[in-house]
Amino acid sequence: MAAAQPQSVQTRSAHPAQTDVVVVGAGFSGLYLLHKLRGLGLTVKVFEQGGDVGGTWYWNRYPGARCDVESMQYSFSFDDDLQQSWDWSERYAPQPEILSYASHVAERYDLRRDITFNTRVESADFDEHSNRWTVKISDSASIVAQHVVLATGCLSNARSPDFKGLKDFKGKVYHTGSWPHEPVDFTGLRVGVIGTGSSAIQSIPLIAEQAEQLTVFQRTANFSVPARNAKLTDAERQKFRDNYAEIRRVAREEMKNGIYQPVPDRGALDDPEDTRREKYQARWTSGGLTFMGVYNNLGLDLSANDTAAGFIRDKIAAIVEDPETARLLQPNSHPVGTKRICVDTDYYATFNRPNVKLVDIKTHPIEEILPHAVRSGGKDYEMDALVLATGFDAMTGSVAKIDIRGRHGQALNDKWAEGPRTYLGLMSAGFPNLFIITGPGSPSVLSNMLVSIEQHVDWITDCLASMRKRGAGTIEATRAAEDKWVDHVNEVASATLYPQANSWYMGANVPGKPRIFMPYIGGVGVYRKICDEVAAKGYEGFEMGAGAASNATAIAS
Ligand code: N01
Repeated sequence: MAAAQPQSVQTRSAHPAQTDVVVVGAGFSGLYLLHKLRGLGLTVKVFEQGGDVGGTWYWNRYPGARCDVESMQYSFSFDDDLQQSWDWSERYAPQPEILSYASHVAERYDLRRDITFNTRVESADFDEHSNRWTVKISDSASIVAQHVVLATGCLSNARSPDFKGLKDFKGKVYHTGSWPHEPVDFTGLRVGVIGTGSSAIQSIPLIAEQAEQLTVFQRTANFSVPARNAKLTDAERQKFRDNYAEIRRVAREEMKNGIYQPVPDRGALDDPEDTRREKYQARWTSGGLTFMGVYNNLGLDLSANDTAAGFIRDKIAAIVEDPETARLLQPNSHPVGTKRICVDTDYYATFNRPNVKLVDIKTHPIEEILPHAVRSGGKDYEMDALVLATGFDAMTGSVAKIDIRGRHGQALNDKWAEGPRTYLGLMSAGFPNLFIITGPGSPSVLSNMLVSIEQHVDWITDCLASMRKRGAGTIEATRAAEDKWVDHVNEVASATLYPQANSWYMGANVPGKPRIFMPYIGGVGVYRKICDEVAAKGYEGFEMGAGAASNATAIAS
């Protein structure tokens, strides 16, 4: 039977429009979810703040933006025709190509007709009598839904630090996470980049080629490995296509991070030093994130980790000509990999250019921004333009911007005041029928996001189908299951080196944010098994209630 068409959203009415599911966000999660929910015969309304699909790839248009997971793997697997027919041009696709892919997906499955763009979801209130959510959107309209799914993305809430004087700066100020749609030309300008995370490390080499003078303000040096990006040949694409079924299976079920790659069978200290260096050199030469997969204990054992960290520090010293700049660029404050390792093209070599300067703002923090300069350590660095590569209020930031009220009017922000609490990263107790895609407590940002997105979307749609079959109107995580899961997430994280870094994984980049290791570090294979077992045991740890009947006209069996 054909799905019922959703009514249009109604403004200022006593009888708001109804839908089965409201989805917040039209990035990769929202797109795939819409496609799958339609397959269940549910009515769906997607609200997206941006002007088009793509999520993080819609906003992050800074020079050099590209994925750090190889595109043949950073892509949907749910439709073999799609993965066989899309031609990725490079090993790591640049942002415009990833955005074209998102647009292609939207067209191929006719998704845009159920997406309302340029629209923010302001609040969502759960009514315990009707078991429905009332979702308020930015133009003062409301819609009533049985389910709400937050497909809001983990790195979508760009964060600008509150530098004294920033608003009085006379030049242009850009944030890498909300870059303009029109090209930015830095030719002839003195440009300052604040931050040295992945976004900065990708953009600095390209900005340096244009700008007259580039000053990089670094608080924490980061580990970066070469991407070795290159055009993909037909033969390379074909190799994936011929083996996609197995590659995707292994990535989903056997890999910790959802990326198909060789699995290490030993720890770093099991090899003699010369063998170890050869292995690190081989990964450095082939490039990419798999550098951290040389050994199986780099994230667990500090002595093992030191060997990899030392190798990268030596590389920096060999590439960067000025010894003081090299010293500042060598990370010493955290084990390698405990902040997301960066993947670059010519980042360290860029500091050999005569027009590039590194300023250490750890020792001399930025005191203030003047109308034409940045003041640090009592010195004024004259600037025509500023780039804030200062990251995101990650994982919870976009959720927190929505005023979400569950049972007894409890605000999700209050419940999460000491850090996010979820069961499986999918639901939070007291908030029935509210799902989160790749939420805190799931592998999410520690994985190939496309793998984790597909897994969550599949799990949620299976769950909704199961509810309808049982005649259940509500589903909610139990407090006991949530407490146990939160403990487990913390326990697994504390057995690793990750909590040692002041990373955005820990919320440490946002002043006042609780320090909790937010993603689940047990690995996507293990996590998938747990989620599947929970479903197989009749959604153990969740309670289903009778609730009210749905608006749906048909459910796929
Ligand atoms: O943000 P970040 P990002 N004063 O938080 C500095 C993904 N991503 O946008 O480390 C001075 O990593 C901050 O310093 P510190 C990827 O998962 C992927 O670069 O807090 N400096 C840091 O240097 C990545 O991890 C790709 O001391 C301040 C920088 O700003 C995530 O997004 C590309 C400051 C922020 O680094 C975030 O990356 C890009 C202050 N007040 C991003 N506040 C791919 O390759 C912050 N900083 C796919």
